Amino acid sequence: MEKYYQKEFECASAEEMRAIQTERLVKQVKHVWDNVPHYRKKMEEKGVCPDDIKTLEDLSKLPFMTKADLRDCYPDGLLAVPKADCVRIHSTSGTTGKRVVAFYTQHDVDLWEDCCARALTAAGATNEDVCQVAYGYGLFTGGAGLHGGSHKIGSLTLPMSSGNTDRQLQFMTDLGSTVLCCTPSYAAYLAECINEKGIKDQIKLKAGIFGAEAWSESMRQSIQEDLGIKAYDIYGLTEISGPGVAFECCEQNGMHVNEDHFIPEIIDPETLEPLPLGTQGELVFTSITKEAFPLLRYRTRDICILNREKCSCGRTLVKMCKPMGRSDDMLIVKGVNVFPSQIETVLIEQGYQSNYQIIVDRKNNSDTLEVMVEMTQENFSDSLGKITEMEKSLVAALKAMLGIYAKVRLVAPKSIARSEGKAVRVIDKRKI
Ligand code: DLL
Repeated sequence: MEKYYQKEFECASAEEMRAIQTERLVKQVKHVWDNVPHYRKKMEEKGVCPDDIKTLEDLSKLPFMTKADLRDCYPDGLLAVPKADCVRIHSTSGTTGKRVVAFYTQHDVDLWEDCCARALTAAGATNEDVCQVAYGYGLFTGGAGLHGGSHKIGSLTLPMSSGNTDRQLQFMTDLGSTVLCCTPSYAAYLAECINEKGIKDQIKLKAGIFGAEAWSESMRQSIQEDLGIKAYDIYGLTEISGPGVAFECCEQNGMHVNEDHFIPEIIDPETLEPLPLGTQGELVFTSITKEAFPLLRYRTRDICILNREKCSCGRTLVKMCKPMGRSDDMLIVKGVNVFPSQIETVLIEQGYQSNYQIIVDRKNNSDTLEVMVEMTQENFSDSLGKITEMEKSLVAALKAMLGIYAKVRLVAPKSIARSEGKAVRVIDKRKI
């Protein structure tokens, strides 16, 4: 099993990787030019045509794609194959009410599952393992991706989805799960419950594949100690397929990018110029094997560094560090994408003004979200004896918009500090 997923390009020489990337890139550019009018228009506007793309250096001639392109082409304007050839969609939230929808052919699903299988294999999983998939199933890619990867390597797969902690722990002990796949914050919560229930001696876990949100090295250490496992990071995004775009190996110091499927670049988010290896900037991906929803030079907004130092695991795939933040204002709270603009919309709809502050923190290894809202003189005069009720109604409206709980604190008019430059809307106290 290990051999199967390590063969081909995981350990390719630089020349082999260059050759396969070039061949696939050239083919992909032609595919989008022929089948996606939006791409053809963007390429024409930049004065590029498929014949201009002959080597990897030519990649920088291509226009960038952003979430705005995806929104403009919602729901299927970027589809590069007939809809009848697609077998699945997945989706993630965007900055407006419109979600991003990604389509997959069977071939796309297969390659994505291969990427997840590589991640599981790198964490030591084999067909002898019992793999508990506690990422959400459904539109979110986490559940389906790791589930498919687990099947590919022949592990016994427990399709738990997220939540229902008592049931998670029951199956974990009764079926002897050895690999846990979920967000790091949920892993930390499970660890806490295991300790509270005093059932650590019944847990057989040896590895965890945790991603979809930022987590620190100290969080890794505490999960590893609490669960007695090795905790591996996994990265991905719906637009580029889902989890498995990059994964950690036994070195646990950066994630190997599956660059035979996704060419990574680092760019300066201001000038948009490509930056050399080892430099911090925005991560950009070009998917070179996807059929249904290929994205060329997609700006992830994740701030990152790539490096190509030799890895003791033998893989030659370039490594990305843990994302260090985002170049846009999207926050990821408990694995959910939260935009300040969504919060602002709710506040304004509910009769407040846009003097507010979003405070994100991490307590007991779980993200917390608090919104401090300044009342107008009018709401202030109305508020006597009603503050709790007003806060509750805002909590409900925010939950409906964001899908997660945000604590609300109403404060007196003019009590939030004004700024002379850009307003400081977000205070992210999580030190990553
Ligand atoms: O979070 C896919 C995924 C599922 C990855 C399960 C890993 C495990 P989206 O919902 O589209 O997809 O969110 C993508 O999440 O641009 C990053 O900002 C963030 N992200 C994903 N993995 C990591 C990670 C899935 N390991 C966005 N560390 C990305 C930090 C991560 N941030």
